[in-house]
Amino acid sequence: MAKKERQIVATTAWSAGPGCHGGCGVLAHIEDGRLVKVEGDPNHPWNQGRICARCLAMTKYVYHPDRITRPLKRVGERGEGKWQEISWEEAFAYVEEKLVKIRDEYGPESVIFSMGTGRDIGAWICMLAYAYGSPNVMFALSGLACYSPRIAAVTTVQGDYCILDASQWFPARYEDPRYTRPECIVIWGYNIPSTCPDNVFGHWITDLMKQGTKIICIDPRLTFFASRAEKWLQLRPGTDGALAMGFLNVILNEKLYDEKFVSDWTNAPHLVRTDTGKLLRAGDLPGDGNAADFVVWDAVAGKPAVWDTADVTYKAAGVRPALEGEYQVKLACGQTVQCTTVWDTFRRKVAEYPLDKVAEITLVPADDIRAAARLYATSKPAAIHWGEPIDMTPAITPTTQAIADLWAITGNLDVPGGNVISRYAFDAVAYALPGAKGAIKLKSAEMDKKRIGADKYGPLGKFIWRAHTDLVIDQIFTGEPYPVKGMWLQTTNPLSGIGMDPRKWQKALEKLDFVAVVDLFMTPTAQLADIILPAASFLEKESIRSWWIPLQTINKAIDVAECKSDVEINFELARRLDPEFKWNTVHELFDEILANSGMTFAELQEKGWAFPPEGHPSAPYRRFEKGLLRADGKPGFRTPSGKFELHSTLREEWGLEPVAHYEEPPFTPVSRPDLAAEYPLILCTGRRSAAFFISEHRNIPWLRALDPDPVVEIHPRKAQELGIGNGEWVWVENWLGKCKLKAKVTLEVPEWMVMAAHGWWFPEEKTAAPDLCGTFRSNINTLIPMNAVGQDGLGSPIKHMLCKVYKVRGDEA
Ligand SMILES: Nc1nc2c(c(=O)[nH]1)N[C@H]1C(S)=C(S)[C@@H](COP(=O)(O)OP(=O)(O)OC[C@H]3O[C@@H](n4cnc5c(=O)[nH]c(N)nc54)[C@H](O)[C@@H]3O)O[C@H]1N2
Ligand SMILES: Nc1nc2c(c(=O)[nH]1)N[C@H]1C(S)=C(S)[C@@H](COP(=O)(O)OP(=O)(O)OC[C@H]3O[C@@H](n4cnc5c(=O)[nH]c(N)nc54)[C@H](O)[C@@H]3O)O[C@H]1N2
Ligand code: SF4
Ligand SMILES: [Mo]
Repeated sequence: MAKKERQIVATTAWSAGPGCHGGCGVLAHIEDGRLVKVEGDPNHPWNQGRICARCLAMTKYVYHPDRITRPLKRVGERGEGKWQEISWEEAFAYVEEKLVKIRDEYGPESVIFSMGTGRDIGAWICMLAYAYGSPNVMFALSGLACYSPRIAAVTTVQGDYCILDASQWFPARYEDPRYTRPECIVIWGYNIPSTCPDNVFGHWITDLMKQGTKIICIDPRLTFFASRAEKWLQLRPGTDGALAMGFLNVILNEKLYDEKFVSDWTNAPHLVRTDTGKLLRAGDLPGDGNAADFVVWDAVAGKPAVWDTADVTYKAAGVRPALEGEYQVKLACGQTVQCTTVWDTFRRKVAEYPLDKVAEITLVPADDIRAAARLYATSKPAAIHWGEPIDMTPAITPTTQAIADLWAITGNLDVPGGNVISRYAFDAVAYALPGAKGAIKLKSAEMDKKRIGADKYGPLGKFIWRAHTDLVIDQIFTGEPYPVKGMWLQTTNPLSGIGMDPRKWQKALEKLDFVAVVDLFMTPTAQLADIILPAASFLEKESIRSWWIPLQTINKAIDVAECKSDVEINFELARRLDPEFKWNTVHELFDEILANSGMTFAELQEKGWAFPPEGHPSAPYRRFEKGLLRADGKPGFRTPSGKFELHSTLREEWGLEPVAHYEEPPFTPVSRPDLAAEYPLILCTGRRSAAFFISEHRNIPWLRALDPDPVVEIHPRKAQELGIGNGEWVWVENWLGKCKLKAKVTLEVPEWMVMAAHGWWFPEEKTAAPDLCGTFRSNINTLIPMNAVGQDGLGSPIKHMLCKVYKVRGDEA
């Protein structure tokens, strides 16, 4: 037999497929138009040939018999499982008709455009929603508790997000002379070998460890890194804020901070009024707030304070006495007020967290905290990288602030081997808030006023362009302040994975006039839709990726039946729904998004990937010194004061505590001893499985074989006490619900905590309602509430609930 001709297409692994936040270079091997193998691209600077199990299983994914390959229209009752295949033309016309009807009757904001985690979708779902006229693009997780809270919180205090520097900005990677390896990395609630989230590739950290980097691992569970760490701090979930305050306490007491960075680049020397606890602002001062107009009297030294007018960009920031002290300032009204410095208030706050107190809160011994804080602060450079447990607490923002204060005051911000400011490569931002750059925009600021939650929660009005999930779900039931009538769900499966309180989600979806799902498979959520549109995997589409670095294209390798890429689907509908839609082809849209890079889509595709050159605002290092971060081109950060803010101007404006601190989560043995009496175990959820992505891949036999059942990890002594054997089915229960999981008896978890898998449904079971592939049977999210968000609307207690565990009786099995 003649050997078949093999073609190899180099492309970027993103979605759909492995599910991850991706970025890996892969080689797709094609014979006769069919995918026969996927491997890591050895020449790709990101992964250098390495690749995960889910990518290797793509041959099983793309041709899976359960894939939806033509649009499906519901013909029976919702959930009844009766579907009719229709053509794309019929499907587009049907969706258009339904959406136009809702828009005409209720207004476009009555349709919510809902998505899951960071797949190749954010831009395209905004494009569709905005073309239709709705500002309500929603990330379906309660409290938006993944990633965007972290980004918003960091941006609040330093104007830009930052990530661990593993040399990913340079094609030559570790060999680049500009790079310095971190001496120490703090892995803070992060299980990256199985997850690769947020554009950091897990193996980079092991690469660095092989070169000598030491690890501090902060995790209640014995993970890959915990077992190989210099210091492993096994903290109680949800107490990260207290631990970070403990680190700060050691660093301040032992003067391990970078004094020059603190005084030059943070707002430590700015003044805080003692009467209000608020920053002294230009409006408080006589004249136009310039130095000549008023006196700052150093009450301790008994003479006028040292004055530096370099900071006139933010008038109150012009006040630059020493780091510590007490000052008297004459105000516009003639009154003299007592002030202190931001540094003083910060120090006082940190002093509230002596190590014995922090040890009591976190369950980590004080000596271990001290040793870890010293190791971090004395390693130069050092980096911190964190995972989503940081978002998954209602006190997300103060927690993030405390951690960000660590990298700032130790001088590790935007330096080689530290925490490096991360911007989209070449600033090729696809979507944007009104006024900001980005090809895909809301039509007007007016339109944004209807975005649910934008007026209630400060960060949503400023940094997060999404509707607030918990408020949206409630609004479906109340119809206040306006009715919600439709939902477009694309890249998400709330009944099984992202939805907290999934039965509430089911009721909400059932209440709507119109539900559309765009997915590759028939999920429990899709089962409740009126129409399902079949999406393409990453191997079947063209797209772009500018998420941090490098700038990359996704290149089409195969076709699968009639599946279409998300961008194509949304493009066609947007064109139909918006007479002013400005692009004629998808390539035109790509070209506009890429305009900042100076390349067209075709040119970038030719290269495969591109790194921004030195001196570009999206390339490191020390951009705050070079005036590369701020719109006005001045040195400093993109914050209201131009400084890294230890006392947050924005948090103060939002009426929230402006300085980092710790808040006990809402459902813990400490905050709710009443509940803990009946539900004594801490319920942590969602540690990732390398085989699956959230609710995906249970239907891929190669992957299911790696992790066949939904498990709950339990310590051997606890299991023995409860009479539970390894591999036995148990109920995990609390006041909100219960679910059935298989006990995995393991020393990986502490005795006081269990770790439950999430995202489970059983694709092999009956799909129609009420069964919905058994999605409620083993769904740990039935034990987690909605509406338990933080004061700024962000975060959710997903990793620290309470529960009890007991054996499933024989007749219940
Ligand atoms: N208990 C608990 N629950 C959690 C978590 C936890 O830690 N604990 N983690 C939460 C977190 S951090 C997140 S981000 C959410 C994520 O939750 P989601 O992002 O909703 O992820 P999935 O459940 O995998 O659902 C994705 C759906 O989209 C489909 N899909 C995948 N790729 C594409 C694509 O490119 N196009 C289209 N159209 N469809 C696609 C898949 O087939 C699947 O049905 O889950 C959350 N759920
Ligand atoms: N294979 C695979 N990869 C994925 C995903 C997937 O489902 N499967 N999901 C993707 C998504 S959406 C996300 S957000 C990321 C998440 O990726 P990660 O951020 O790595 O998230 P997790 O694995 O949930 O948790 C990381 C670690 O935090 C620990 N932990 C739990 N609670 C706490 C706490 O309160 N404090 C601290 N310090 N540690 C805690 C857990 O024990 C775990 O080891 O992964 C992405 N990548
Ligand atoms: S999970 Fe990791 S290895 Fe797999 S494609 Fe995503 S980034 Fe690459
Ligand atoms: Mo996530």
